[in-house]
Amino acid sequence: MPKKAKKEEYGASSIKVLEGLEPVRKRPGMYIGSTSSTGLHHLVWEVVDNSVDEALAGYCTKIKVTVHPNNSVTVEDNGRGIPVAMHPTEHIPTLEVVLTVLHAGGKFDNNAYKVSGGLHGVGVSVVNALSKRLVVTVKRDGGIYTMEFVRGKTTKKMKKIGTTKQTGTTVTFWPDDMIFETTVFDYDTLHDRLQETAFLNKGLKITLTDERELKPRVTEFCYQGGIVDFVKYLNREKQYLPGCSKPIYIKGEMDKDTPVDRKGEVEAALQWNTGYSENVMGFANDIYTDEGGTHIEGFRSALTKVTNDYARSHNLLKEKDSNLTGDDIREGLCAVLSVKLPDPQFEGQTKAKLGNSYMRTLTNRFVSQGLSDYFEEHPNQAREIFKKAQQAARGRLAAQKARQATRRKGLLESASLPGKLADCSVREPEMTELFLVEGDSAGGSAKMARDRSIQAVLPLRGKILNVERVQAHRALSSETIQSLITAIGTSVGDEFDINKARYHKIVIMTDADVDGAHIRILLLTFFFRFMKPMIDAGYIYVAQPPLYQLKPKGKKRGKYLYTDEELAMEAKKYDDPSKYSVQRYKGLGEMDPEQLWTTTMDPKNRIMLKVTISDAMAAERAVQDLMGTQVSKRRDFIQTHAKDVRFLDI
Ligand code: 0RA
Repeated sequence: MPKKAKKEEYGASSIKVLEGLEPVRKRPGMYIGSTSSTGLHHLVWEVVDNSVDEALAGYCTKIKVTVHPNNSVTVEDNGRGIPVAMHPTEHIPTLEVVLTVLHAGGKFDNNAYKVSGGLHGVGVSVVNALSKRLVVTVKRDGGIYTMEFVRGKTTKKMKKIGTTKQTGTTVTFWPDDMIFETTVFDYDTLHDRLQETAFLNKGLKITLTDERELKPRVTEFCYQGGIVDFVKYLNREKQYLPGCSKPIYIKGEMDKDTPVDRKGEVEAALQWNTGYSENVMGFANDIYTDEGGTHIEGFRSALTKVTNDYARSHNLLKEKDSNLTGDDIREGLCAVLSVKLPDPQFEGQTKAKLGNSYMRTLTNRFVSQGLSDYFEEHPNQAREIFKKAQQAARGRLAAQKARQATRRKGLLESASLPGKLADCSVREPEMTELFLVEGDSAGGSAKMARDRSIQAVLPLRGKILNVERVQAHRALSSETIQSLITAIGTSVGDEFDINKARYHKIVIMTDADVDGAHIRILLLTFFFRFMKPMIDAGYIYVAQPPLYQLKPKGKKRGKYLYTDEELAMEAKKYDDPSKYSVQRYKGLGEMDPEQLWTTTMDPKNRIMLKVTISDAMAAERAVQDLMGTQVSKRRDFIQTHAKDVRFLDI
């Protein structure tokens, strides 16, 4: 039950005052990563994270996010409300300090585990700085207060506009189109992230409303099961092991008197499916730790040790048998590990790796305890999990043999490049590009179109194998996949070495139709499963061939257009449709090499999109919806995204 905060506790004075908002508008990338669509969405996360902090501290139960027709966004919560009392040193209301001073958003009660203190914690003032307008309304201390800003500067001073017994904060902001490349919010991105937030905060009700459509789309997320529901959701398309329909749930917490630098809470939910991939998602204070960290290490070592110990003591593993490896045990595992700690340290390239080393021990201890209790109480389930791991071990040995055999034949070595590869002449990977195209005819055009000094072309015959649905050794024995791996040069699995990449740009170039979209997704899935570091390194791209050419009557050359919106915009310039003609390109084969070069391959002209894994949920969802067994869903997805050239984050 939310406690009522005492008035003097709001701690206006403990807010550190640092600097104004000019630096934010000068260098937005420093604060929100980029000014692309990703950066735009950061504005929403920033405000929502502050509301979630109120929930973590026990004061907020509902968050409502609304996207308005003009792409402004409202985030409303029923937390304590931003303090409105006079700030003791700034002599303006604390509300104004929180919104106009950099780093002033920080909250100070050490009891709470803060989201906004972590990775994204730049403060709502940053959102204010990057909005062409912002209106905030606070219900607190019996009153309703409001104030307004333009590009971070106060335009309407705080004013009391009514009385209320409720508390909460409502922020509406209009992202600044002088700053952002796009100000259009993506429904799916908001949906996935807010759903994830709801999963991570048991019982918190989050509503997403999109008013941009004729009939506003309203989605409500509220999960009483928390991360157990999360794991069930991630596994929704999969089959679970016999008798294992309920995820394993583990929770541990250090007691109240633990010193702050040892304090923490660990929650884990685990469920194996009959598939072959591993999906362990770690969070620290609700922030997704894509690069892992100490909590994940503690989790993994606990899982490996407890499973082997149990198998030995129950005679499932015989004396002569060697231990199962961590990979064996995690095959088919879907798990969510969520830890909370007062002062999370984020490290790594993308600041997405938890660094606090005591979290390794803490997680290991709680997970070991929870898991061995579970195995003792559920011997049938324990046996199924063991059997699954043993099967994985057999698969691993088979894969090892297959690799050794192919290596002997020299198949995975760059010494024998695939015959279909039209390689480039330059040998410096930093300068070279590999185009992956479907089929021999598109391959032929691309070979003629390319700059053969730095561009290589590999035609892939037919559909590539759906790697999500087969064990690694089967995937790796497919001829198409082998040619892909040898051409790229890095190998896969334990032997993967990014330094051996023969090109630093791998460009997926498929037709702009449903088949093309399917092949693109299959290739992205392959990279996701076998060469994820290549995605992380930013080596994977998707080419953007034009969809249309609009030719004015009587002219030989027209304008190439890459989206339906661009076509509509261009067509608007002519008041009469008889004054132009439109050609739609269904396949790369319809373009002559010259056109293919200028529109799609010429580094000076082309548009290419870099593949990123911005969102683990989206990746999971795409791979599952597309690659799972439900064909109808797959068709839906491909049809919605086939035309959407901006679809990229797998
Ligand atoms: C500063 C201090 C306190 C809360 C907040 C800011 C706060 C910020 C946001 C942003 C969106 N919703 C929010 N809710 C609260 C602490 C208040 C207290 O101690 O009573």
